[in-house]
Amino acid sequence: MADRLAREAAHGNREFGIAGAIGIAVSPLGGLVAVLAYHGARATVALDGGQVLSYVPAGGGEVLWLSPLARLGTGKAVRGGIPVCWPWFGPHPTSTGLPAHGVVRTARWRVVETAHEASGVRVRLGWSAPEGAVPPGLPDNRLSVRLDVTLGRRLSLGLTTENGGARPVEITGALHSYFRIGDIGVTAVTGLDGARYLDKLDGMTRSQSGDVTFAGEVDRIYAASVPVAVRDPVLARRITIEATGSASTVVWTPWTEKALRLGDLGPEGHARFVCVETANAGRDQRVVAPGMTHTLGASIGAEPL
Ligand code: TA6
Repeated sequence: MADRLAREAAHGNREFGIAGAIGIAVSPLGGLVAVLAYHGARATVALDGGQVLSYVPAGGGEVLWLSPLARLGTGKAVRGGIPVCWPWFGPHPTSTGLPAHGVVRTARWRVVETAHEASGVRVRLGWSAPEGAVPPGLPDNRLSVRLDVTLGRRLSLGLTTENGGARPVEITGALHSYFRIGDIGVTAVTGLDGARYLDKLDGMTRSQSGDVTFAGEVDRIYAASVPVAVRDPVLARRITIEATGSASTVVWTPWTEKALRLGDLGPEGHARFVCVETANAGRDQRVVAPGMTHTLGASIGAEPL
């Protein structure tokens, strides 16, 4: 297994590596990753799941939280980083037996292209249904997805759905970002004041008053895609998130009881991250016509408080 991965990494570097900017490597977590470097900033993207695992801005600290139990290539979704929820967000709309958050979090994506541009370095990963092995729940086997990850002054992601079929397809999805924080109890999400949200804990719809703060489990789909920020007084920074192709933002913390049920957050893990997800979730479904595309985009940065 290790030899095979090493051979795949060597092949990937020959085909896609860019000296000093992008390398394909074997991660200590047990899978292939694309490692991006740009003027002192670094990012790591796993081919398993098309999942950003790490983002460190130039002169800053790690922006993303990753479970200490994270392992790649196990067939189980990795907790942390930026999981890709596609082509549905949350439980499947009609079939209870299907995995939450779609079919690509545990799939092997392929490197499509890499580029070193003036504004940053970019890797494009792609996924399409394997011949004769269409995952249950995929609305059409000619529906494909690609993820562009660009490391520059900020980290930008573009999740593009392409409908190669003959019928319109309705999708939901999210870039399910786990942001690293010092303590959930003193962290706030700003920018959502006045936004309507579906509270998934009781199914009620409410309006946000002021900043989103945390004293228990929070699981909300906000009908808004305004620029938001995670204000973290412990790490003395603000993580800023801007969205495109989205009209919904998900905010989630499991708090203690759900954290215990999840079992893969590590000690005090729930206190060290908050999920602020750039989404097409809830009523923010998107219909992709035949031959057309839809891109859900997120731009992430960090600045001192
Ligand atoms: O985005 C919030 C959420 O939908 C929560 O309800 C919780 O289920 C979380 O995603 C994590 O889901 P996962 O399938 O990764 O455990």
